[in-house]
Amino acid sequence: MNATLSHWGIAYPVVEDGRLVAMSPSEDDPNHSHISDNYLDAVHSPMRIEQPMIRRGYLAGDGGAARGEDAFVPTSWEHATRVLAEHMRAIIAESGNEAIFGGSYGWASAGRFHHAQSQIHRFLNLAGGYVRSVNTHSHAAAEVVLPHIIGSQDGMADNQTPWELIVGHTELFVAFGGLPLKNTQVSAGGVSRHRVRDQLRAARASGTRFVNIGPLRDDVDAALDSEWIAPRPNTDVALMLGLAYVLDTEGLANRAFLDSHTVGYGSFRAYLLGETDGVPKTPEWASAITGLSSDLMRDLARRMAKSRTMLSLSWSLQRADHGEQPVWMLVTLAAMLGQIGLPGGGFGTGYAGANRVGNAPLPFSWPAFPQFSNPVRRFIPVARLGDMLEHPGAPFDYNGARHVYPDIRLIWWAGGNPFHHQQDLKRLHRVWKKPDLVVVQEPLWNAIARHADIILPCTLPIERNDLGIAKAEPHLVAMKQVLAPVGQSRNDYDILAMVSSELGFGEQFTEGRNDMDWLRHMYGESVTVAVRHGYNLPDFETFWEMGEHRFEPRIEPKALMQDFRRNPLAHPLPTPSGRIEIRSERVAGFGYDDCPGQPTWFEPAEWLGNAPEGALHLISNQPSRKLHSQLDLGRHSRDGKISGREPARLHPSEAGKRGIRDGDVILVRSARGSCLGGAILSNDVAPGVLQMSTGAWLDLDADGLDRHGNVNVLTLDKPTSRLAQGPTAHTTVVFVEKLKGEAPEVRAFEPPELEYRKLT
Ligand SMILES: Nc1nc2c(c(=O)[nH]1)N[C@H]1C(S)=C(S)[C@@H](COP(=O)(O)OP(=O)(O)OC[C@H]3O[C@@H](n4cnc5c(=O)[nH]c(N)nc54)[C@H](O)[C@@H]3O)O[C@H]1N2
Ligand SMILES: Nc1nc2c(c(=O)[nH]1)N[C@H]1C(S)=C(S)[C@@H](COP(=O)(O)OP(=O)(O)OC[C@H]3O[C@@H](n4cnc5c(=O)[nH]c(N)nc54)[C@H](O)[C@@H]3O)O[C@H]1N2
Ligand SMILES: [Mo]
Repeated sequence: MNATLSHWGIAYPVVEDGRLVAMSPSEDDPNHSHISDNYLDAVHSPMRIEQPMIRRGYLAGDGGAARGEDAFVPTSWEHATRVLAEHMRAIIAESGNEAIFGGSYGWASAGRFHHAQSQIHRFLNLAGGYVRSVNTHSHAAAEVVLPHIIGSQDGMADNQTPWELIVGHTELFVAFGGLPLKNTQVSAGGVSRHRVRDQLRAARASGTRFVNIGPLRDDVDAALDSEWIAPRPNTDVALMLGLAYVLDTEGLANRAFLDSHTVGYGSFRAYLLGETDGVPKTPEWASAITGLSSDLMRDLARRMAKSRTMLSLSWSLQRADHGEQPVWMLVTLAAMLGQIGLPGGGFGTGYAGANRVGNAPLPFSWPAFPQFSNPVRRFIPVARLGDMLEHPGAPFDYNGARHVYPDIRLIWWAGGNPFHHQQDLKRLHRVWKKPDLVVVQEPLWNAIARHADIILPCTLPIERNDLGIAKAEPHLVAMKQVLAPVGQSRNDYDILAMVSSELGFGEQFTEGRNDMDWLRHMYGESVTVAVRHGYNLPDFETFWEMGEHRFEPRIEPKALMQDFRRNPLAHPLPTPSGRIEIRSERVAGFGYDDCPGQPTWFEPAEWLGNAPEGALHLISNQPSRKLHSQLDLGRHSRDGKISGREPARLHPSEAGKRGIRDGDVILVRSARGSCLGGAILSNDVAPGVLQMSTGAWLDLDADGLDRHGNVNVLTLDKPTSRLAQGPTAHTTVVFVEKLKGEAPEVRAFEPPELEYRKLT
């Protein structure tokens, strides 16, 4: 059987009579993910886009007025390519390449060659460049602030203290934001073996105690028998300050480590003790903010100091207002415990945020499809998409410099879904009408496709050949095509090769290679890098014939910052001081009132502490049955819906107050918009919280109500701070009631109106 590699694992497609009938699990995977089953009912469905499409209003010259609500006219590849090339040329001639937004953020599909972002960026670079986006939706705040604190992004997604040094070492594992196994189904680029569940259970078996700090009890595997502490969402910094206060005032802080390995503790301490602002950050102070008892904080702080303690922060905490602060405060707290660099101690972010976190990385990186370089310098922080479209020419701050939003006339998206990932989607829907032209490469009739003027329909991974490499795992997969492309859909590569040739740089784009030529070429480069590190791979023909190749890496497990701990003078950190910067003079020098030079508690823009009576804090976490919005129409995803809508979990006491019962359709409102959801009553959700995962395909009715449960119509589109400008999805307050009257039908899985006519 042929294997396919997805961001959620390896599976073996079973095809009968040209139809996909099953996705067989990999026997080699200890904890197979059923997300693969979403290919069923999705690959062949009326929701596949079968041929290129042009929006009706675009053809009539509506200037974007009906974009996102319009009918489409099917056309030929030749016609679509010609129309698009002409318009693109005109925009470049009038406004230059700075008028093109090609950030195109998104996860697309696994596979080294048909990687939509590499493909689109190579194409746009050859076309003269594009405005890009920087940082990720996952951990933008951490990406920007960590280098100021420790000089690199170590411990954010790579180079964490590996499981081998947690199992048998960590006595107390304190997980801010939990360790949700649902998220370990996934890793960008692919997963070979899902090993996090077993690693965590091995730690428990060897004596590790787990503390789950967060709004959901089931964010930690029940088998770990963890303690559950549920502070008010977005108040973790106050909790950490309360813990720090106990450590400092009870003589439990490791002064020797602070003296030898950090700078700025004195300045932080003045804030902690209230010397600078008159407010000592006592457990009682933290109690009023977090809703937790001060005794609990005292007890936890003492246990942390007594044990080998790992402090873990889920990325979700920094996808919140002032998201830089929990990261900075986490490192500060770990520095006070003085166990950074020791096996089982210190800090890490993203444990259980993806399967690869905690895997010791290979000592080399695999080759990627080359993108050339981008002559356009202008960029936006990834989450500032709505601001960019709404305020062209306006200035914005980012990490110590001032920049200006470009005036975008052409948006080109391939492999991402901003109508999934962006906050405040009703605003995005409104400002998305401003550019002259929107081009989208997408396999399915989801909201990003519907927000295009020209749609170039593309294949799914099992409809093409690719090279799969589970990035942090030594496993290469020959992803062989098992199905013919649906309709006239084409590979992203072939689409862009065709447009390149229309624009006159086809040869440069393809370098004369077809897809198999590229796979052979990229595989050859993989062999070269692997050999350099002492790993022999078979030649391409043998590999392709065998279908998979796995090798055992020889990697010495290393604790995060191990060398620096042993000898900070010989192995200084790449910070200005060479040490951990509890205070950063550089950040202080930026003069940002929303991100000063040391960890600080800020009241979030929206939280239970300032919300009106009856409000619930929305936790829009990652979906367990799919990856983001991908294949939401697939079998496994649909099986989890309640009355066809996104499940919305809340505590029975909150449901009782509102007359909501299990299975009811509920109306969820925020200051931005409203959507429907399907109620689940659960004692695993803290009172005061509504948990509704992301990923339901957008389904706005004429009044702007989302019938299906896309949480990003509710969320707040505010930057974390002027430092990182990261997204703040987890800072959102909502109001919930039982829907009155009959629930409207969900229309998310119905294709738009198509108007067949001859276009030339
Ligand atoms: N409220 C809230 N919002 C969030 C988050 C949150 O926690 N809360 N999390 C954020 C995070 S961490 C992330 S990473 C983002 C994720 O946001 P995205 O990465 O944008 O989400 P996906 O649904 O993975 O989008 C991928 C798109 O690519 C398409 N696709 C798949 N394969 C291919 C291909 O081969 N070629 C092409 N052209 N297209 C393909 C899919 O159909 C889909 O439309 O969402 C963010 N949004
Ligand atoms: N199945 C599946 N797995 C995925 C993904 C997916 O779409 N599907 N997406 C992947 C991606 S792109 C990413 S970036 C990672 C994201 O990984 P995370 O950022 O860890 O993901 P979330 O699921 O948003 O949040 C995890 C938990 O944090 C808790 N939390 C939220 N806010 C707070 C808070 O203020 N305080 C505390 N203490 N806890 C809080 C919530 O209980 C929530 O369930 O997941 C990856 N894994
Ligand atoms: Mo992410």
